Amino acid sequence: MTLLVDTVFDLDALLTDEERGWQQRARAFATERILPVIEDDFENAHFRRSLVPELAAEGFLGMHLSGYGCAGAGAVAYGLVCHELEAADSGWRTFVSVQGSLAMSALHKHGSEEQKSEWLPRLAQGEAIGCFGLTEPAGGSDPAAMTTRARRDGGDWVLDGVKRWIGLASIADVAVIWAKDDDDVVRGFVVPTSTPGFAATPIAGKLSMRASIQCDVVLDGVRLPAEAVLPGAQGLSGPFACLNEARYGIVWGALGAARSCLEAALGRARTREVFGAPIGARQLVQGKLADMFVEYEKGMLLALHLGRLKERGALTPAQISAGKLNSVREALQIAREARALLGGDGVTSAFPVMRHLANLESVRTYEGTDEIHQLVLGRALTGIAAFS
Ligand code: TGC
Repeated sequence: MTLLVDTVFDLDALLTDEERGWQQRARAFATERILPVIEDDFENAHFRRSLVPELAAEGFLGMHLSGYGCAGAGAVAYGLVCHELEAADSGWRTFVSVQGSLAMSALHKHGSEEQKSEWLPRLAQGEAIGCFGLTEPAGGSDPAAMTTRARRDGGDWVLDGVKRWIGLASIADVAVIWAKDDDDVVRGFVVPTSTPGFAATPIAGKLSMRASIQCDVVLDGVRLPAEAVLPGAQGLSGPFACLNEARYGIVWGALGAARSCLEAALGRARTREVFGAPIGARQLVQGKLADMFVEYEKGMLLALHLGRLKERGALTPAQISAGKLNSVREALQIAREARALLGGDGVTSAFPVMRHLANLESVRTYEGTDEIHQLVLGRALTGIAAFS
């Protein structure tokens, strides 16, 4: 299935056959398995867990990791899958990000051989669900200010603290929890969620990302064996290395939501008649559609460039910040313009646009707000950090 917006610049020509294969499988999955149910799930705030093993069977969970039952796909292939899933709903791209880019990536990058062997195959096969506990209720932008503690008690570790906005925590089997040790060094811990003292409660009242789960987490004297600590992570560079992976997926994913909005607006422009002609015949409407399309395509070219850099091991955090900032900002603008072109119908669930718009407000905020990414770029450009 070739989409109209894909044909104009022929970005597909820049992909390998293998990448196109991942893209087509993800597009088919999104079309056949997510789109038929997503409006109901969003309306009912329902996370459709039955799709998890199906996503695993497609190889999408931790697909960019190698070994331990993971597919070992390239960065562009992973980005294309994020793009297709988020064209259906940001909640499902978020699921794949939390499972693969955060929880699995933390284990893969920083875990011991025993931790990897125990959890990664199950997480890749969808037999276990993982989550990643970094953000705390006082705010997500400054993880250095975290108050969750990990103290030694004999050979054990004991965790105490609270986390907020933790995706999947209430259904997770394992949590990677970040906490400061007795020397104030941030360490990561592999916490089976059945451990006494671990509690996760879904956050109610969300008007965004309603088909996915984000939770408050309480760690009340969670006692863990010495080997629960991730040996490869000391300091904030540990969790930030995982955030880089998730932010990279968003560079592609947010543009999937934008594509869906653009397609809805294009369809309407051709069929909706006002003042005796399709609105798409009007110059003002064509101007808006052209601007939306240009930003979408520019964003896709940037995503592809970043993906190729990542495949060469040359992608920097500042480049990821530029990509995340641009993709989400432009996706939101495209969604707003699409909503306006749809008129009053644009606020109904007859079109996916308002759902994408609501979801993108979360995507704008998590994994580093627009403002944090502006400041990362500001530091890269000036050499001066503005956040201290
Ligand atoms: P600073 O304290 O100076 O540096 C700490 C250490 O981290 C290193 N570092 C990075 N390493 C890899 N990748 C990056 N992107 C990195 N950024 C920093 C840094 O080199 C240093 O290493 P070392 O070895 O010298 O100790 O931190 P900073 O001044 O560099 O960063 C400040 C700032 C504001 C950019 C950073 O704090 C930041 O990115 N804040 C935003 C945090 C964020 O994205 N929060 C969202 C959390 S995840 C989430 O939203 C949950 S969504 C998933 C779900 O649903 O569960």
